[in-house]
Amino acid sequence: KLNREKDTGGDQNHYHKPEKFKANPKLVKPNLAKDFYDVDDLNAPPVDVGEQQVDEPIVPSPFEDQVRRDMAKQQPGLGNDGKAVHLSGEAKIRGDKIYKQIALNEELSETLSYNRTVPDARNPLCRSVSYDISVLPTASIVVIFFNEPYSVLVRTVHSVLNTCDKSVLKEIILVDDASENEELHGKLDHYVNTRLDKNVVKVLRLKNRLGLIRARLAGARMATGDVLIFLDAHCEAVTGWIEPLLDRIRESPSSVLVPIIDVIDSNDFQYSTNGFTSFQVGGFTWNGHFDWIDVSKREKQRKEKECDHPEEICPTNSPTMAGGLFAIDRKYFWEIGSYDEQMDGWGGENLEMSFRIWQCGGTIETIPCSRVGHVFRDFHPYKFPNDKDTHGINTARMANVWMDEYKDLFYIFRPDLRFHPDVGDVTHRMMLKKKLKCKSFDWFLNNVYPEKFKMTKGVVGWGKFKTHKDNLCFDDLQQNNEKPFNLGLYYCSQTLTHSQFFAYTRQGELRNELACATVQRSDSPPYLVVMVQCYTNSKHNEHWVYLQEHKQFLHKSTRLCLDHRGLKAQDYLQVAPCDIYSETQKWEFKNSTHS
Ligand code: LR7
Ligand code: MN
Repeated sequence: KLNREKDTGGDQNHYHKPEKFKANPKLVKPNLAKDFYDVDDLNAPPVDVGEQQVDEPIVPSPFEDQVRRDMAKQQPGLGNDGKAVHLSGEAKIRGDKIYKQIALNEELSETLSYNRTVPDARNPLCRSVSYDISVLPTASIVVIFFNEPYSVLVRTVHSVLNTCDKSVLKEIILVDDASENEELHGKLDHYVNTRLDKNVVKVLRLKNRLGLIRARLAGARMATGDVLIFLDAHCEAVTGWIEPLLDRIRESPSSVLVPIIDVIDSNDFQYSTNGFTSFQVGGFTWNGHFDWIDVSKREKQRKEKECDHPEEICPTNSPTMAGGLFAIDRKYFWEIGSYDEQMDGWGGENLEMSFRIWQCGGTIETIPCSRVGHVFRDFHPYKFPNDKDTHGINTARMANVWMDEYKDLFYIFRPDLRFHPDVGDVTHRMMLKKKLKCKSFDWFLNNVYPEKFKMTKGVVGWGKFKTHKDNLCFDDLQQNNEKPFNLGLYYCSQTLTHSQFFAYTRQGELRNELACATVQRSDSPPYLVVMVQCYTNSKHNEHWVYLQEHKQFLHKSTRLCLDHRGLKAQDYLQVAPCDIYSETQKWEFKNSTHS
């Protein structure tokens, strides 16, 4: 075992060197937290550090060589400005190999500077907003990790140090969720102890893997800053990202904030932004997943009315959050019920927190002047104990507590979870809900996310839409519902399934959760039925009339009727000239008893 005190000479100031930096006006302003670490040892952009003491030699450590070698591997400037980098030759082969294993090009990451810069992707309007640093609350940044690539984690830490003013950065807490990856132990300790300021960068080691939710709780318990900021272990922040978060919490402590999350490519590490003018906020799907949605007109109008800044850079209400990157007042985090500690592994905690915050009196807001990049991976490089679907199980816990009668809708999509033994008891969370006098899920939908289509409420009918004579039903044929797709037919399932779940609305839409039926333009038959994004004020093209007497669906703008003549399972549905005698134009669905 290493004796850390001995390793660092037992002198914490040795690595802090505050005097040295004070003497240098360049570093006093902007007073970035990178003053906390020893820039001489890094391939940071050259900084004039003034008069220098000669470093005492570092007591031999088995990790010193590795740490030094890392520095040599890192080519200064490579990847700067968030530019894509490509490997070649042997390195490329190694990169491709590791990429297949962990969905991230670790080989490449090791060649990129820990201190690389990323583009200032902010809306230019953000640059004219100034913050009085002296009144901002302080932040504890909590970064949990399990088997993350070492260099990616270290780069996340450097990015925070390089972008945050010392006076607001209380600490960075790295929570190791019992990683098996060796580098993340002795070497990381050695790096933190010898190259960073241990008073700022702290490592909390969990004895056993607790999963994302409990690891975050452990970090939050240790934190002492006014505000908790959670980041995934593979993030790089844009300059000026932290001030608008802290400032908004100062002004509104019950607002839970998310930055705009930019994409860092998991293969070439390109930092890409979607321009600065438009960004998306968080929604959800009835099967219990987070999704990205456009900011509604309603919300834009609200901002114009209520916010002092130009609308584009105003805090923007977001029905949900992705979960990994957010800022919350530390006291409020505990008051409002932190997390459901009984959630295992990964997933579901983000919708739980989102619904809870809104229903219990807080808000979730995207702060457009705060931008942080995140490495999106194609798959998870880790497994969960017993290969459990912890996302599903956690989401069922969430639904049982927060979704009231709408949980039935969730269970239509996830019948496997309705009586799943691992979902467990939620009495404690129900008590919390009562104690905090939280509002209903119906309130949440009506007030926070009125754009969300409630499949079973206020509709003419919902469920399976069946042919009159054959056992064929509307079916999305498992096509991607986010893009236009052809409405298909398939054998009706016994119970209602996701792909056969449709509704006929009072506005005359024939739709599923995400898309509305219309007729594909064509000069001659077949006229296919295509599912497209719904317009809120149902345009003519998405308007269908159900002619009760003959059970026909008439498409208003083409005056054609839904017809399955000659079609079989897996075919795409069509419309044809209406004919009241046609058996293939008769459709049945359950009229809604609700509403
Ligand atoms: O058992 C684990 N223990 C951990 O400490 C599993 C994971 N982790 C760590 C992991 O090392 C990482 O730092 O937890 C963090 C998040 O895990 P990821 O990066 O594998 O998750 P993700 O980015 O794919 O998933 C998103 O949804 C999750 C639901 O539980 C979490 O809320 C993630 O934080 C969240 N990520 C984001 O919101 C970033 C934006 C992505 C989007 C959309
Ligand atoms: Mn992540």
